[in-house]
Amino acid sequence: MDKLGDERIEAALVANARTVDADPYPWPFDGDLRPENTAIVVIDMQTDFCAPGGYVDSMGYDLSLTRAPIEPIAALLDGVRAKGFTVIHTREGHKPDLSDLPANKRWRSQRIGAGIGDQGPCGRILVRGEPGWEIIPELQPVAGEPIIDKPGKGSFLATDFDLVLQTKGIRNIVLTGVTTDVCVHTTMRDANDRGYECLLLSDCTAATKHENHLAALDMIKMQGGVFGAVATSGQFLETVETI
Ligand code: C5J
Repeated sequence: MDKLGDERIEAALVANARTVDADPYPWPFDGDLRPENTAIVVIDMQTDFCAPGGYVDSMGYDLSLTRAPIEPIAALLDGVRAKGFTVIHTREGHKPDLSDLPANKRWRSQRIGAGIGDQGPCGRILVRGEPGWEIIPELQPVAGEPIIDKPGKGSFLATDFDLVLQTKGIRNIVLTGVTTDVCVHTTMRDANDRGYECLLLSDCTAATKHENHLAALDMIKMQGGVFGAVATSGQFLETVETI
């Protein structure tokens, strides 16, 4: 491409730019935000992470923290579904025979009194098909929305997440769900390394310790946005409403 060509592309990009007022930069970096190239990913909003009797509750953490994003995510989903954005849900969970559960992950969970695969108030903890593994009623997927079942913290390992994103032509990912410092961050870091442009919504995510949520937000903003950018759902929806 000659210099004139480059300048024309740049001018066209600026003319059609649509960005979110995010931190530390207006997101996405190139202003190319459209329902066709952007997915909202709702990570692990399951009973095991944010409802009584689940894994997080059994570990003794404060459920009000992981329940705080439920309302903001529900409002976000209303807004983006109306505009035709792709919405993808994930669930963390293991096969009933636990053949995909690493021994160290099981051992650590047993140490804290919530052994993965053991019987709990909501069935076997973090096992596929059990009541605790289900997505909470408030954030049920609607027909046609992909659900990615993952055995790990990240959404790419041992799943077809990348294939689904590529098939749909997605290049921008908006991250929501729990927990900010574990599954959301692992997914964001991996997506960023794969070249996806990532935005995390601060009020649509939460950790089991609020300080960890805040630290996880801070980490993203280092080095000019080392993994992407951070905004509120209000800031994101403000831009979505212009579409
Ligand atoms: C955790 C998750 N925290 N969904 N899982 O173990 O973040």
